[in-house]
Amino acid sequence: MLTPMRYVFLVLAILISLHYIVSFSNENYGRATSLSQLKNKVVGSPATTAAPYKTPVSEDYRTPLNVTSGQGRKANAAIVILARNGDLNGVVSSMKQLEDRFNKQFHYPYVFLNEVPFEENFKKQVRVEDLTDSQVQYGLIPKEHWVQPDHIDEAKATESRNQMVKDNVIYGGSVPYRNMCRFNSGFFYRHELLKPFQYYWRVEPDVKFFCDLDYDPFLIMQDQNKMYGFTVSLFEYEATIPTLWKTVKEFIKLYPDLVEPDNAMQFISDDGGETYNRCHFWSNFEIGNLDLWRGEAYSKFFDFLDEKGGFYYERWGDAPVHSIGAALFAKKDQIHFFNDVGYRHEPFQHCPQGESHKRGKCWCDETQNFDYEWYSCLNKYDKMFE
Ligand SMILES: Nc1nc2c(ncn2[C@@H]2O[C@H](COP(=O)(O)OP(=O)(O)OP(=O)(O)O)[C@@H](O)[C@H]2O)c(=O)[nH]1
Ligand SMILES: *[C@@H]1O[C@H](CO)[C@@H](O)[C@H](O)[C@H]1NC(C)=O
Ligand SMILES: [Mg+2]
Repeated sequence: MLTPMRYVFLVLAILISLHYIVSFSNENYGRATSLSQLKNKVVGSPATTAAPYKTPVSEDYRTPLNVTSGQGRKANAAIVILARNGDLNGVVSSMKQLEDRFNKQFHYPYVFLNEVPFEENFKKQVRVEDLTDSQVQYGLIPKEHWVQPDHIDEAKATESRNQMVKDNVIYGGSVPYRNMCRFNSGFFYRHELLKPFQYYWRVEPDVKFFCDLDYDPFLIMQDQNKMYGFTVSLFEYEATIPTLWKTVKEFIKLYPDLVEPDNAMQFISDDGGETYNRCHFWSNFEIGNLDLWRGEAYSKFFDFLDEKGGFYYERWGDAPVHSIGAALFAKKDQIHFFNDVGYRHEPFQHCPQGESHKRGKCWCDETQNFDYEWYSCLNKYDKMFE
């Protein structure tokens, strides 16, 4: 028999354990310094039904430009891959999948970037003949876009790197990693080879593309006036960004007029901008409008962050920097979730569900889907449109 007393007791017990589960997971997250740490602490995803993301139906998005007949359309876009010579195998793997799932139909050109010249061996294997019919270009990153700037106090930077190594922060001791994060945050879109383009798709070595994409995501961006597209979002490690939000708030105070009134602050802050909830779009995948980064607001924003030195005194990632930029300077409905793109970058993946899974003939396991895991931020994105 469930007497009233027992009933009250039972409800209390449930509430207490719920509270415990929630605070336990948040606390773990706050302490995490690398993805592998998190991976072993997955609490299990609730069986939430995915939000009804619509796949574009118009044929306008499905007819790649036929150069011979002039039929169809194409956006002014490039696929951008920042890589080292040593990333060759991973690059080939990513690129082959992207070609098979999408680009062999759509023929977007590739731009490879590196701070040292690509070796002949790299170019031969990735070259047009074997992997793609599209144009492939190789760009050298100018030194001033890559190396630690002079205004950084090296003694202070070294000290902070050493501390991060002690604290087990992933890539905490690495200068090249910091160069890469700063380059992706503020320079890739200024590269000579990217100047002619308006849209880009960022691809990394060793990622997976699970589904056939039979429509052109760049045309979605263009026709629907989107600024930023993602497939996975999650929390950032606190240890890499101790003063980032403080800096962002200073910027907003200095330049309130640069902030878009219809912004996506709700995605990055749970208290109207007082604190950062650490949500960010996982920037190893991005489909974006380069105008977002080239515009006055983001340019000033990046310069402001760069001046503060957090790319080196801390380990600010391009993911939170881009995400905060997109959230503040684009309208919230200009940020697009590419639900139909099945995608994996270790150790997380977005696997399209239901109709979308079938339509794309996806080869990922539908139950292996990051969207509504407890450390995903997709629910915060959804909330903005409720
Ligand atoms: N040219 C060049 N590219 C780099 C360098 N470091 C990283 N990259 C590239 O920058 C991108 C991000 O680097 P990753 O090492 O994948 O960083 P991550 O995704 O945060 O970490 P992982 O979990 O290890 O993949 C990838 O496209 C790399 O190929 C570098 O020193 N030089
Ligand atoms: C492109 O157009 C030409 C000329 O109309 C046609 O012969 C060819 O089959 C078309 N190619 C494709 C892939 O549709
Ligand atoms: Mg990576």
